[in-house]
Amino acid sequence: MNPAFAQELAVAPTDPALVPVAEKVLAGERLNRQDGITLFESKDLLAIGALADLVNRQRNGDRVFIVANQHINPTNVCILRATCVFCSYARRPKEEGAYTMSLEEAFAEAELPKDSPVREFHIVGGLHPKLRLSYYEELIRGLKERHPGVQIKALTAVEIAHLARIEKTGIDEVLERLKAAGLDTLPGGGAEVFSAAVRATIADRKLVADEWIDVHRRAHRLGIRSNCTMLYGHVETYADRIDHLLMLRELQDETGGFLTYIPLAYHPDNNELGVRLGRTGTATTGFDDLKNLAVGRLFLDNIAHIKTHWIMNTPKVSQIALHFGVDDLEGTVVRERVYHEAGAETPQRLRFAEIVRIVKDAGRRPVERDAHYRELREW
Ligand code: V47
Ligand code: SF4
Repeated sequence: MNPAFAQELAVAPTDPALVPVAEKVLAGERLNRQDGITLFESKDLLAIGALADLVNRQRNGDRVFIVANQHINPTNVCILRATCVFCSYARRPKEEGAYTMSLEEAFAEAELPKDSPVREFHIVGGLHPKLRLSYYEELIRGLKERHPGVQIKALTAVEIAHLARIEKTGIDEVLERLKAAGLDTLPGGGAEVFSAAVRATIADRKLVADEWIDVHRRAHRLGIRSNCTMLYGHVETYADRIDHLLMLRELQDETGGFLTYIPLAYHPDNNELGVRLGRTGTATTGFDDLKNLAVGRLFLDNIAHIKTHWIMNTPKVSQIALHFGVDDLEGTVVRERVYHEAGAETPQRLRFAEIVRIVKDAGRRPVERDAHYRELREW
């Protein structure tokens, strides 16, 4: 073992399988597929976390990026309602609970009381069969007019491809029109797990891996940066997880357009998959949540930030994650629908002051960012 090892790493591995992986990390070498699988197989979470923390602190020091944001979900009507079996949020057009916001309703939602000025709107929703591209252009334009200085992160790759299909136009055209309306960045949803077999089970008929990658590649080429995600904790294997991360890493080598990676913990309530798996009421474990964040930091050596989504991971696990390779904390959110429909028991929102306290209490320094990760102020 590297003699500097024990000094550099707060927790030396107790799992012998981890030692060669740890040596590679300390030598600054890129991890391969087998290394990634070894990390997921190992139960030596503290050593994995210490490695990820080391890598994170080399990049970011003690800084943790935070944002005052608001989620807006304009519609839960979705044409994939029957085939995304992990989703509790979507409805058929006439189903009970289906809603579609008029533009005025969406603008009113953006006026919900907040404890600090919102810097970023995060807008995602269902694939509505009738909502046209012009609705989203007007939504983005209207929000920017009403909230000058606020940035817009909107529409997953799946929604972009859907709009291209109903407008009978290309992906580039949709992205260009949204950018002209004021779109700043794309969120990372819709990636789920890229494995064709997993997709056939949990999200049949959704954009396939290459199509998801293609939308993000095109966005990056047009100067629109984006986030990336992986939905874990359902039927995927460790190899599926690493193959997914490999695809993200390859695109990032090519374009450099990803801002942050967010592992998304599957919530099993009120959806068909949860019933099939017999998992209702049993979400992912804190152990697996921390492992996914730490492995993300170690494997995605070319993505600047790793984000914990406290809505799914809970504020408490998210705070601990700040010592497991994470430098990016989901924001104030204000009102959350997607995961609360699926059984998330976390609050709907966190006040900005609470986010600052969570970071400071973990011994890290909060840095308020905008949607492009430009630093606005620090404590
Ligand atoms: O793609 C749906 C996930 C995603 C469930 O870019 C579920 O900053 C768990 O895009 N259990 C959409 N997950 C959310 C999204 C997002 C979220 C946070 C941050 C960012 C970002 C993007 O929500 C979907 C899907 O993977 N999802 N249902 C569920 N039952
Ligand atoms: Fe629709 Fe997205 Fe839910 Fe799939 S995950 S049913 S695309 S809202």
